[in-house]
Amino acid sequence: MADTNTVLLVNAPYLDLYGGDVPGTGYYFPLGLGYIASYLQKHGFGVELVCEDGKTDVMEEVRSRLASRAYLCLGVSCMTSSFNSALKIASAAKEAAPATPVIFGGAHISAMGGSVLSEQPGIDLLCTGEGEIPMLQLVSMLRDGFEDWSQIQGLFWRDDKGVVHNNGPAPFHQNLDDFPFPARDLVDFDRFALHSHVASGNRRAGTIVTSRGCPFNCIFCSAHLTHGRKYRFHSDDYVVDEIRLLREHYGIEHVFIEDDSFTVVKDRVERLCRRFRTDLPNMTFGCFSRVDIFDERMAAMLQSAGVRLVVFGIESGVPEVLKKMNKGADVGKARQAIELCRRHGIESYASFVVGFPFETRRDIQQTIDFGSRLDASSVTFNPLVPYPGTPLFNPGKHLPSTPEGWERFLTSGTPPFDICPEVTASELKRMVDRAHLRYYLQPRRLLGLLRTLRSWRDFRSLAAAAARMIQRQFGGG
Ligand code: B12
Ligand code: SF4
Repeated sequence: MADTNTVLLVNAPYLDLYGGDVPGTGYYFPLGLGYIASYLQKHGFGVELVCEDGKTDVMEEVRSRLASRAYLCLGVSCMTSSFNSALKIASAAKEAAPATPVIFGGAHISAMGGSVLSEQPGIDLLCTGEGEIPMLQLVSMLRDGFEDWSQIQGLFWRDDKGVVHNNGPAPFHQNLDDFPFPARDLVDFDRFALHSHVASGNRRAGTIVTSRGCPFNCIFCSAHLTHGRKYRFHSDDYVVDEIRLLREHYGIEHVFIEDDSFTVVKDRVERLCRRFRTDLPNMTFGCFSRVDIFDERMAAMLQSAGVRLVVFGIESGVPEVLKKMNKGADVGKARQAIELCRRHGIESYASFVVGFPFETRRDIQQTIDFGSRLDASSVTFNPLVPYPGTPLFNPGKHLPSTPEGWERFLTSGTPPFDICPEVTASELKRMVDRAHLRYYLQPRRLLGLLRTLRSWRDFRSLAAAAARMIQRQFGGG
């Protein structure tokens, strides 16, 4: 039996990666770790959570907590771009408390699997896919002093000879309501509510996920590796109760629904919208949607339920490119979705990805022209990033030689990836910078953009971003 039953969870810091020049990258409560924490608490474990919040030095905090008391284990969450930062946390942990097992999970680990363990002695265990169940099994074993990792699905471990093993993936949990609301009480939630990147005006903002899994299969996306392709969702009561808690306990007025696609099951959205109207009046919302499932009825329903922003992954303005990226949507539907938002008083955010191996310079320009003419409230053109676990990731070309190399796996990462045969990476960056400058320097848009700024810090990062874009137009940066 261990003499503690407390677990330390850490979200690997990532804000430094943005170099301070991307506006709107505020603090963000890590829902995945929040769910793992509340599930462990439900089963009697103590949990502490450390993440970026504008005041905490994550590395220092982890060091001092590990030096001051014993933990059953340290769980670290990371995406691909924050993997290097997660490794630094792991090595600090090994210095401060060498006997505390370190386990990694999250999007990057789900994509890379066991290879991470072979290369990184600072990590003891890995968990791919959803973490709640494997993590509960793991900490129960650690507490009971009975360590037979081969009984835990979803886990990777090393044997005495250093050989990596795993017991196959854990099944995706069907009844999501078994997982209590994310443990937001483990942090000072004011720091997130007031400085969230999903903010809407000056309203206190928070995030939720009401469903997991995406049935679509876009070739640049790796979301299925953590949550699968089957769409699973929380009950209506669970969703309404969680939002009510956000409102009543944390003073939240605006909720961004982080589901990959909130609008996939229409009758569910209809039911939820009705409940939002009756049970949660005056709350406002934002969500993601695909354009092909966004029609007049959907726009009217969302608007009447308080939805004020819809983010669309439109991706391309060229039908053949959309087909090749397996998006299963068309440009006419994109135009229609943005127009519906405009008519219903919903802000729209149109996101595009450019630089595919099958795109020509003309295709990229056509996408930029299409996006610029759409009249969405906001638009972004993202240079393609070949995330591991997608068919675009070519280990021979994209596997970095050092862990720092993962830091450029960010849509704003530098240098961007050279994937498109006709357009070099730096040219692609210049094309998207120019498109953003043209779009946002129109007086109407500039005013709209300035209205979204909530602090001097936001203003400075916006100005720095614009300065770098202009500099790159003239060959610098
Ligand atoms: C919200 C969100 C963000 C937020 C904050 C994320 C956070 N830490 O909470 C912000 C806006 C900051 C963000 C930023 C980025 N994001 Co993001 N994000 C999401 C989104 C939409 C939802 C995340 C979420 O809350 N999911 C719900 C929870 C329940 O799931 P989860 O976080 O995956 O956690 C579960 C498992 O992963 C696992 N797990 C996670 N951590 C751990 C740790 C341990 C120890 C264990 C055992 C298990 C475990 O268990 C959890 C519970 O089941 C996902 C899409 C998605 N479907 O997940 C993309 C997604 C994760 N993001 C992605 C990307 C590309 C990015 C950016 C690179 C985008 C950019 N700007 O360039 C940056 C990178 C920032 C970074 N950290 O380096 C990709 C991941 C690709 C990759 N391999 O890294 C995703 C999958 C989107 C996609 N469709 O491709 N993101
Ligand atoms: S990009 Fe969106 S719709 Fe496409 S597979 Fe990923 S989560 Fe699903």
